[in-house]
Amino acid sequence: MRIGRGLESCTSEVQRSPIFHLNGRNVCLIDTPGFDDTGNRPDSEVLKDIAYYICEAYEQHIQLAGVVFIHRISDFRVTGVTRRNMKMFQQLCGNDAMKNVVIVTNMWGYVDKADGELREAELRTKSIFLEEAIKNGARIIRHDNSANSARKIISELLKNDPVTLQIQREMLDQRMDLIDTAAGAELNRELMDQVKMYQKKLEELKKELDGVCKL
Ligand SMILES: Nc1nc2c(ncn2[C@@H]2O[C@H](COP(=O)(O)OP(=O)(O)OP(=O)(O)O)[C@@H](O)[C@H]2O)c(=O)[nH]1
Ligand SMILES: [Mg+2]
Repeated sequence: MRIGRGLESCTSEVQRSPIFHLNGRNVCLIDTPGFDDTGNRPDSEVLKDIAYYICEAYEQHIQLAGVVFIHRISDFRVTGVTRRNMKMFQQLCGNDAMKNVVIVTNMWGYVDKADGELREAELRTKSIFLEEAIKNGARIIRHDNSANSARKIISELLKNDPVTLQIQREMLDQRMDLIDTAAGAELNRELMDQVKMYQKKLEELKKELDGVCKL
């Protein structure tokens, strides 16, 4: 897979790894861009790409063994971007698929272990982060940046029965438009909030301008 060395995000499209063998199984990884990473592409485009890619796979009877969400434990604040990624990720998968989800924490080499453990506990127990995902069976696994640890994580996923994600059920079984799915609606809600906020700001600026003109 392509990995980035620079500051800019390098995964702009959904991409598939070559098939490789692990524990006697053929494995293929699907890598997706994140939501609002560097602002190169609007979130709606990213969602469309991810949704269409995994729905096409579903139509070809390819089911996912698991889903990995990677979180940098070295981040000392969970920013809006990360929260939105967590939210969108949970809406894409749905509660029923959470038992096939692994939340991988990486970058442990950049954090004091005790601090990392506190952050991990916070992610696990707070409703604004991953509490619901964990309650529904998602697991948090630490990655130590070695190939062995990566293999271990994938081996865990290979033990799962394949799963259908919420977005696959919504778009293909229930024939919903993307905007009506849980993930689409989440994105739409956020966009509408932004529209309202900017409209309010615009009104305030207009009033201020009116005041200046009268002077
Ligand atoms: N030291 C260290 N480096 C890591 C770890 N995990 C990932 N990296 C490095 O972080 C860099 C970015 O990795 P990517 O896989 O491109 O990250 P990404 O989140 O996919 O980024 P984009 O797709 O570009 O948005 C690479 O140089 C990785 O080798 C870790 O646990 N420790
Ligand atoms: Mg990437």
